[in-house]
Amino acid sequence: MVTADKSVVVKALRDLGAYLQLNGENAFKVRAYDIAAERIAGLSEDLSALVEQQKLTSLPGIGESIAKKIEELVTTGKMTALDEIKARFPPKILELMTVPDLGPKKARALFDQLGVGSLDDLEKACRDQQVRGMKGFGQKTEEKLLNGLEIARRAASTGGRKKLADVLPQADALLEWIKKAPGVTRASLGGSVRRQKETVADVDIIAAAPDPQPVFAHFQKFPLIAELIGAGESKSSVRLKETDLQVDLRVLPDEDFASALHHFTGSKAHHIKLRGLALEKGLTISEWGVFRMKEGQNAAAKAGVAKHESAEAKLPIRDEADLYALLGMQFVPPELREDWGEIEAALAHTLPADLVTAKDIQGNVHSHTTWSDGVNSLEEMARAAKALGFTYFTVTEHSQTSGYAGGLTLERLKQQWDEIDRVNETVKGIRLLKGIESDILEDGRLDYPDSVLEQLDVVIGSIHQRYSQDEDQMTKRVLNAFDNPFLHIWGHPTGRLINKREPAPMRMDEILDKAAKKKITIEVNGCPDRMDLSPEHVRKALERGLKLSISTDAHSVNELSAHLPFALASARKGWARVQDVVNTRDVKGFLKAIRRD
Ligand code: DGT
Ligand code: CA
Ligand code: ZN
Repeated sequence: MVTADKSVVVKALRDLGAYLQLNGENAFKVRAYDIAAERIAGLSEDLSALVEQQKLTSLPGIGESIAKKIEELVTTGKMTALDEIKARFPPKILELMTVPDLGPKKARALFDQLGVGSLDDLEKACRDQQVRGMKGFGQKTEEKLLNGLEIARRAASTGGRKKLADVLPQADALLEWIKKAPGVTRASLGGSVRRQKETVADVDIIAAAPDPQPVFAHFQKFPLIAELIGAGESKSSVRLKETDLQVDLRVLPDEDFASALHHFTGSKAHHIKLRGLALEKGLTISEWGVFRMKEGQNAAAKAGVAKHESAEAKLPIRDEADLYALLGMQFVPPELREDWGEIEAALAHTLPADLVTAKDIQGNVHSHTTWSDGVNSLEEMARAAKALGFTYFTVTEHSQTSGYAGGLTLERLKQQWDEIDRVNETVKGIRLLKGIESDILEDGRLDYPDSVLEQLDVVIGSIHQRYSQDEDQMTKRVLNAFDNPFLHIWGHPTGRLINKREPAPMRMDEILDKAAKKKITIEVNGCPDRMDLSPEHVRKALERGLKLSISTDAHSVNELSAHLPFALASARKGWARVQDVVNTRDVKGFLKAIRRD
C-alpha cells in the first residue's frame, strides 16, 4: 500500500535535514538529506515502484540509510527518525529558519536561552528586548531579526513569490556586476524576470565566459550577498540580503550562451511545445544547444530517449533569433513565451511585430499632483513629463468621495482649471489636459454631475471603496458606470494589489463585452503594486477590439518614469500593439481615440 507520495517524502527529508541542523549535526550529514530530497523531487519514475523493487539506492545521492527512511514513510506513512527528533522541539520551530540571517545555530541559541519556538515567540522576544542581551546577538541583530520576520511572513503568505518591482533593482544591479566579471562577454537576466511576470520566485542570470570559476568568485563578492546556497561547475546560487532573494547564476562558453539563455528564460510550457515541434523537424533542443539528429534517431527521440550526446551535429546558435529561424518561426519576444498561443502564431507568422514599447508612448495618462494626494506641484509634474519626452499630460486628481486622498470638491476642481490654463501658458511644448479620476460609486454613478464631467477632456472612472461587494453587485456597478456617456477610461479595473488584495470579484467577460459595445478605453495601470489589467485580461480586451491606455498613475515626478515599464510589461505580455494603445497617438489622436462616438 502507498501511504506517502513524492511531495510528502520530499518535505520529510527536508524537515529531517533541518532538524539535524538544529541539533548541530555535521554539514555533510545534513547535506545528504537535501540532496536526497532534490533527487526525489526531480524523479521521473514512479516512486512507489522504485520502493517495491527496492531500487532506491540505485539513484545517485541516495544511500542505504536514507533509502530505509523513505521506504518506511512510503509503506507505513511514518518516518520514525523524523518523529523522534521533532518531539524534542516545539512544533513550529522550523519557521525560525525562514528568517533571513537566522541560521540553525542562532535558532538553537534562541530556543535554548529564551524558549523561542515560533515566529510569534521570536517577535515577542525581540520587542521585549530580550534578544540583545544574548551572547553574540546585540541590539543590531535584534533589529535585523524584526525586519527579517516581516520578510519571512510575507514570503509565507505569498508562496514565496515576490513582486517584480521589488526584485528588479537588485536583479539589474547584479546583472551589471556580473557583466564586469573577468572574461564575461555577454550576460542577461533570464527566467520569469525576463518574461516580465508580475511575481517571481527567484532571479536567473546567464553569462558567457570561457571559465566559470573567476566569474563565480566575482559574483560572490557582490556586496548584498547574505549566503552562498550552492556552487557547481556551471551554476552558483546565492541568497541576497534585505529581500531574501535567491539568485541562480549560470556561466557557459559564448557559443552556448544563446541556447542556454533561451532555455533558462522559459517558460517551461513554451519549451515543452517548442521541443515537440523541433523533434518533428529532426532537431533536439535543450539547455546544451540545438542538435540535428542522425537518420533513424527521430523515432527514438520521439519515444523520449534522445540524449544530446547521441545526436550528431550541434548547430551554431548565435542568438535566440537563430533558434526560432531554424524552426521556421518568427522570433518570439520573451514576454510572450507562456504557451498562450504564441508558438502557433509565430509559425503562421501572425505574431504582432509591433508590440508597444516605451518610445511609442507620447502622452502621460493618469496622474496626481499636490492638488490631491500627489507630492509634486502641477507645474513640476508638467515640466518633468516634458523632460521625459511626453507631449501631453492628463491631470486626473481624485474626486470628492475620495476625501482621504485629497479628492477635489467641485469648487476646487474648477480652481484647478485656472491653474492648468496658467501652466499651459508658461510651460511650452507640453499640453496639459483637464481630467479627473472619478470614483465609481456603489451603484455605478460617477462622482460629479454630467454638467461638470462634460467639460473635462479626460474622465477616468475607478473603484476605490466598497471592495467588499459581491460579484453580482460589483459587476452591475461597473456595467452601470459604462452607461455614463462622459466616462472615457476604466481605471485600474480589478483593483487588485499584487500579493496584498485579490482582484474584486466581477464577471470580466460580460464587462469587457459591454465596454466594447460602449467604446470604453481600458486602463493598464503601471503602479507596480497594481499592474492592473493583468496580461490575461489585456488579451481578452484586445480580442474584443478594445483600446488600452498605458497609464502611469504617477503621484510624483519620479513615478512618471518609474511606473511606465510596469504598464508596458502587462500590456506587452497581453500582446498589445502600438495601435491598440490610445496614448501612442499625438494629443489630437488621443482625444479622438478615447471619444465614445
Ligand atoms: P519562477 O522562478 O517560478 O518565477 O519562474 P521561472 O520561469 O523563472 O522558473 P525557474 O526559475 O524554475 O526556471 C527558469 C527557466 O528554466 C524556466 O522558465 C524554464 C527552464 N526550466 C527549468 N526547469 C525546467 C524543466 O524541468 N524543464 C524545462 N523544459 N525547462 C525548465
Ligand atoms: Ca526563476
Ligand atoms: Zn485610483
